Amino acid sequence: MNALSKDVIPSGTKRSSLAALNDWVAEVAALTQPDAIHWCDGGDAEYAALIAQMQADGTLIKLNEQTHPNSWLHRSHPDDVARVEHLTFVCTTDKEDAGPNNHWMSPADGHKQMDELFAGCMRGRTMYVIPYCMGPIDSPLARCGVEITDSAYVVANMRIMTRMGAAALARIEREGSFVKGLHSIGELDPNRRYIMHFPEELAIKSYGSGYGGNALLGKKCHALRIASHQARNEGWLAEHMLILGLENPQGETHYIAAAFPSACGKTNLAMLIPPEGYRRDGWKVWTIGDDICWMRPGADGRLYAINPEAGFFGVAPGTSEKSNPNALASIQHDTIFTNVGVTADNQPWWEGLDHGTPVKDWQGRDYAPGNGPAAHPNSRFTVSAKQCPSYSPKAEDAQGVPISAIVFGGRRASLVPLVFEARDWTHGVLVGAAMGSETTAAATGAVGVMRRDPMAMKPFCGYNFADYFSHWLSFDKPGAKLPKIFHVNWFRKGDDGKFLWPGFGDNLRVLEWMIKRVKGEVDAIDTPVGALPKAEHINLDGIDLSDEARTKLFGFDRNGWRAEFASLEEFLGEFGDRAPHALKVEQQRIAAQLD
Ligand code: SAT
Ligand code: MN
Repeated sequence: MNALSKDVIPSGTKRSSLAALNDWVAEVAALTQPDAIHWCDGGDAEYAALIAQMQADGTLIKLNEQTHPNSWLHRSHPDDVARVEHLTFVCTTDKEDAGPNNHWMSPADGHKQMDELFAGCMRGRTMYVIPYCMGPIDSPLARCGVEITDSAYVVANMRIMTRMGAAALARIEREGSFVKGLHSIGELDPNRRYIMHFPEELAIKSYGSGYGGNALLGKKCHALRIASHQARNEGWLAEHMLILGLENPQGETHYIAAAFPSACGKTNLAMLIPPEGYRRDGWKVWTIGDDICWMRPGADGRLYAINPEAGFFGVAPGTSEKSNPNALASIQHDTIFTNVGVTADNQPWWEGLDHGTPVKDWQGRDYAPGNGPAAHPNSRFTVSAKQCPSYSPKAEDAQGVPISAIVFGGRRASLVPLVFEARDWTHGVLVGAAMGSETTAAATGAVGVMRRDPMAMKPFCGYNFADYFSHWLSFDKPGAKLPKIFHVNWFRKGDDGKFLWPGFGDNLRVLEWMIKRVKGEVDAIDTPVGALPKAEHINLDGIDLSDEARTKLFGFDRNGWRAEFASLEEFLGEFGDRAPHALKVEQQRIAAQLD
């Protein structure tokens, strides 16, 4: 029997306690009719066999073994390159529980519609059963799931992105509960594509896409949509946030969790390399995670966070020696690239890379600028977090890391200054709820359109945003030692349409100010919308900012904010009586001060 043809639960696991899992697998097999069933053990032999099989059938193309050992290119179907928010549903018994922020269907209709698609869809294919754990395998904050899929590419990616295989199965056996995710690439037909969530059953059904956020069910489907629902019931938070550790020259490390919409630089910030002078002085940034953060109050009242993922599914375009040397170093070997271009000597290539010339574009055509970029704007790399030079040993800590500051940020060309601090937790929750951002290529649809994206969770909150805001507010209780909340905007533009802030490594200057505030070392300028840094407290040595940049990055535009708060009132109004009273009061209090 080869590594890919096991059709029984690996020996050593007790069949009886895995009865629910077995029953479900049998039920899915009866529905989807696969030719074979493979239980994934997550081992090296299994991975090698899968890769060999995908190389043979063309799913993976080998890249230059000298420059990129063990690395592969996958070209997806050209219509299957991003998340599909319009085809993503949350199926709850009561429509109001899904909220105006989600597309809704009743669970019965959702299952019916999906099961019709799944019927017989795995004929001629192998069905893979992937037990996985989101978070360090021994962490009380971690949660398990099982994904059933007919895509070997999904298995290979899940192996990088999660703790997958025998250890996860053992934990499921111990705990008896897991999230059930059923996935098929179907016909990759955009007209037969749905991503459905059944939070009340801890279940996911996804059909017709092989793309990351639609198909790697541990990621957005489980770790955000289903987990946000679990977190609300169990008193924790599942957030679309990176986690980093900021170590100062005294060797003291503060952990920061930051929410930004997809493709707004979370990976770059999480792997930041301090500017020259800071490096010399001994500043370091440690990466815990680049996309998802689960946190819960610890015994001391602080919030403790883990990264539920084990790898990075990062945007390739724009990744360069300047923007993110740590990411570039991480993806030199053992990496799966999806929808990038290639050079004549078969190296991966994307726009923004400082060297090389593409000869083939992401669709495998001869590269021609008239056809658009060589790499798809949402092309990705999948790589183990362990390959990242800045990966923090604390990322594997079962108890998680204590969070000193929470940061919200969006892409805002105007109005919003570089950084401000919320007055208190309630104000901070309002700042998060009010987040707006211009859309990016990470989801299908128009790019560059301003929309409200509360806590960067618009596409990912598995329940009514009004209840989600209440849940956030509920953490402010006696004994809680909550992080300070900040808002940043790296994307402010000048009159000439160019970015005013250099960004990347220089963002450290802003993080440094936050920690000074956390430690109570500096005062700030109070405005109705929050506290702004005093010029002397942000270190701008070595960067050249025009007068326009200084005014716009550090200024306060009362008229502009008045309009913003009027639109925020309208937004909160969309949630009717369900929106928490305290949030409306906060909005009104600030609006009154702006008048
Ligand atoms: O949805 S993905 O996880 O594939 C990428 C993203 O949008 O963050
Ligand atoms: Mn994301």
